Amino acid sequence: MDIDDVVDTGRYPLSDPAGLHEVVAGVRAALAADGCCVLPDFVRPDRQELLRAEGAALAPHAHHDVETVNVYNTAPDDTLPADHPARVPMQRGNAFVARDRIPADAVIHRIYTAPAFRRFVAACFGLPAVHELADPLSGLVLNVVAPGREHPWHFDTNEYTVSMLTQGPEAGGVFEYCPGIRSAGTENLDAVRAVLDGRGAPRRLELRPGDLQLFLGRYSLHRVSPVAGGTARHTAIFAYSERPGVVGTVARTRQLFGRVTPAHLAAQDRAVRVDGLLI
Ligand SMILES: O=C(O)CCC(=O)C(=O)O
Ligand SMILES: [Fe+2]
Repeated sequence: MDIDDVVDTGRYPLSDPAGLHEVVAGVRAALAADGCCVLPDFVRPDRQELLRAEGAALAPHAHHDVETVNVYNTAPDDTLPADHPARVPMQRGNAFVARDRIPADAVIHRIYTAPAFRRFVAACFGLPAVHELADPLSGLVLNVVAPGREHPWHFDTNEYTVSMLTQGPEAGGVFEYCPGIRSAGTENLDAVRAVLDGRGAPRRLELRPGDLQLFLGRYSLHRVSPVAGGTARHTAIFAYSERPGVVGTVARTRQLFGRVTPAHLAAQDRAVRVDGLLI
């Protein structure tokens, strides 16, 4: 199965730089204006049921562990003022299926590893190149939000995020976001707190399976609202980095996936040696 069998390359000509130019320009304009861009039917309509079914078959492998978090994913801190956004506890109820459980020939894995897709992502975000994560678990994941659960308000660690709904919920499970609510220089705590308290005015995305979403998640507060009805919401998250060799920390990996791999332990050893603290 070639990338052309999966992606609608008539509409999104990944391997034709001249033809793709206009798409990239549109994405950049949307990101600049809104911090977000959705490319409808990025996966060919006749492959969208396969996309959904593959995700549904993988979902039972998700690591479930409802975690109490705050919007910044920081440790609880009683010394912060009572109205600080970090004082609002939330339940992170989403669960991830790790990359090593996703078959290499699955639609989302084909897209993730396709060099033409990587070049497209880099162009959209104005980067010279992006690389697959060296992390065997977190480079590509399926994000599962089961009925009754939610993926609460947060910022991403990465400046940019690429994702794709593979299965929509019956109700709820809406992607909501507040573009540019903070910047590298300003946390804008009052505005963040207002959103957490339900006093904000987030934008809402109507996503359909097979749509590609490009998003500036480090400065945009966002969440997946509680899923209702009987069907889980599934999203593929394609993670790339600007430098090669990126591996998650042992602590965070254990939290997200319930396990680590030898690659995580080796990366931790290397980090210690670079610091020079234990030798
Ligand atoms: O599943 C989604 O649509 C959003 C996921 C998300 O925000 C994240 O994984 O950081
Ligand atoms: Fe996010």
